[in-house]
Amino acid sequence: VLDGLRELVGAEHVLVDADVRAGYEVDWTGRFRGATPAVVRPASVDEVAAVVAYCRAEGIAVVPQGGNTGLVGGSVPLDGEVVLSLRRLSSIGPVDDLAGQVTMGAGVTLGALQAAVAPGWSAGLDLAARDSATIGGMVATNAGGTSFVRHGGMRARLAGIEAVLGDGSIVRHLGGLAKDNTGYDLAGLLCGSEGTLGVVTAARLQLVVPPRNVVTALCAVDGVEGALRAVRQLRAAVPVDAAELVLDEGLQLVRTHLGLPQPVTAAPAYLVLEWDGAVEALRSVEVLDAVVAEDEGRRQALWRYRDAQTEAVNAVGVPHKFDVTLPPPGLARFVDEVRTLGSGTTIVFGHVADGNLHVNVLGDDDVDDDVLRLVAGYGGSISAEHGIGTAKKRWLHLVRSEAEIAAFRAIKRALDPAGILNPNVLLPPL
Ligand code: FAD
Ligand code: LAC
Ligand code: ZN
Repeated sequence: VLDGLRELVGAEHVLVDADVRAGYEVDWTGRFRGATPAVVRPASVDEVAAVVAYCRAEGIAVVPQGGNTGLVGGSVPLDGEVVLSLRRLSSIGPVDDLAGQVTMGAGVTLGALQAAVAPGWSAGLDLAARDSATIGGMVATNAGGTSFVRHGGMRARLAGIEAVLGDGSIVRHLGGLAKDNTGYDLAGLLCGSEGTLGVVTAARLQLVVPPRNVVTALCAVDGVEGALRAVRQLRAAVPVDAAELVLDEGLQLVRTHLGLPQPVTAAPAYLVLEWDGAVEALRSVEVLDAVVAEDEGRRQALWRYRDAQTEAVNAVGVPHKFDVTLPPPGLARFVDEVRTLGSGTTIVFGHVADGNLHVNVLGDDDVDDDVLRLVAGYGGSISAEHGIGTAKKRWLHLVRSEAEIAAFRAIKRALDPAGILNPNVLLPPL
């Protein structure tokens, strides 16, 4: 089998050395660890199609992998699958300046895309893993991130897709027409499918006009209610590009991890706000204290307190991570309640304007059921942006009906008839 793969992509792109494989076998958090016979690194859509067709014929399961920054154990071979790394599909086409669109390979990192389209355009997507996370992975997970509040997530940015389905066929629809009602929306379907329906090989993205004057503020607030009120007030004044919540434990964790000073008056909670407009917009917002920055360096310094939450949590231990959405009226009460669950330390932060909290529990490996049932009880979602992966498939039934899961299975059978694409992800075992 390895010889067959070598013939398709070249021997140097079938990685079998244990040291080299190691980085592809464990997830970013260190919680999900598996083993693979080989990491296959195709360089073109045709090579991807050939590998998938070959694996289908041989009955070999495949885990597509981009930057391996996913947080639900969906990108690593937990059951001996072959890893299909898309990172070599890393070319970025020219920006279509009239349409504000660009087509790129699935292996392009978000950071590379952001740099390639600036200064005329902005990706309209941002997240802290930007220098590793790939566009293919972000499509596969329908990534959200910090600019969701303004521009929506990956599905909203997706103007076209190229992918290899589970039978090895290539679907390509990259014309990028703004209006195009010609049947099923395959891009929308593949977006968020977590590598279970097709391997994304290219995407065309709709870019956004960059903000004219970016202002970033780190504000102290009295709690989650105060944070929500402040975001609402700012939204009434200006277009808000980001509204991120950090609780005091999280801020102190980042301070310890990075050796940073207390940035603003100590408070129960903090908001990183970013908007397009004048500093004065903050005058209409009730906060306890604020520091404001307009130049790039000082803005980035404020963002560190938010962006470093995930790495600071992982520096303490291996967390159980819950990426959840709550209806906004229940958000503050949920935060109080979730912190009482289990016996571990709970760090909560997130994209508060979207009702999206990242609940991280350290030191309690049995807390999943309690947290996810609490979320469902609030009418929330057990995955806002990271996906179901292997981590949450047991709990999919909490938020999806039997009829919905049956429809998921039918779609899976249609696009991946042999069931070789990420078979252990998303759908619970029958
Ligand atoms: P991987 O981790 O390699 O894969 C993720 C999933 O997609 C897997 O199921 C995999 O099989 C599948 N996949 C990957 N590439 C392909 C492909 N080409 N075709 C088909 N399937 C594929 N996520 C957010 O949504 N918002 C955030 O704000 C955010 N912040 C983060 C911050 C940090 C510090 C870290 C570590 C992660 C963060 N994430 C965030 C999670 C992660 O970055 C995203 O899920 C991202 O979309 C994953 O991209 P990736 O290329 O690393 O994918
Ligand atoms: C973030 C990741 C964890 O928002 O989604 O930092
Ligand atoms: Zn997030």
